[in-house]
Amino acid sequence: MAKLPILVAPDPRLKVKAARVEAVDGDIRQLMDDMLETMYAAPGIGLAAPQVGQSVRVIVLDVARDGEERAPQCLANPELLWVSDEDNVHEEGCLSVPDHYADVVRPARIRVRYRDRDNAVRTVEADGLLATVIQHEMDHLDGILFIDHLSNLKRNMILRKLTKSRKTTTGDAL
Ligand code: K1U
Ligand code: ZN
Repeated sequence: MAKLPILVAPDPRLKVKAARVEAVDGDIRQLMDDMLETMYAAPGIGLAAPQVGQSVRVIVLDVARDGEERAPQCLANPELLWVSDEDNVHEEGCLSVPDHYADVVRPARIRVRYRDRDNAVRTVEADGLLATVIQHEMDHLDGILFIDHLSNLKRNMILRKLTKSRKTTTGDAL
């Protein structure tokens, strides 16, 4: 297992639509394991492959509460089969948008089809935090960040701050 570097917005690689995987083979399983190690170390409760520079449709997550046993989940080629009419508002964060949080409105309940770590096709019904995190991570696969759900004013303010902090920490003239 290896801990991978996480890309930070406004990195253009975060805005690219990721490609479907042919099948969950040894390479994809290794990527899933490395992403889980990276997510737990961050720490985070979800991670999408584009955040670690891999443009493939793979996400990992674990929404177990503090004190509960770990419950890692790996999803390849996740597809939304159904979303509820009812919405839910949840405060979101993102490892690629460090230190910024905002309320995002999304469907409250979803049904998703995906391939698991053993390449088996599965469906999951989710609500609450799990539904929020799955939708947030699936957005990453289409180059969408949670800040894209905010007003232009709020998004641009956050992007300006991230660009400024990158300049001061790396000396980059972005
Ligand atoms: O960067 C990511 O996509 C991961 C992100 C997932 C997420 C969190 C909250 C709402 C929607 C999606 C994070 O994990 S941010 C960090 C975080 O929320 C957290 C970290 C440690 C403990 C509990 C939460
Ligand atoms: Zn994110």
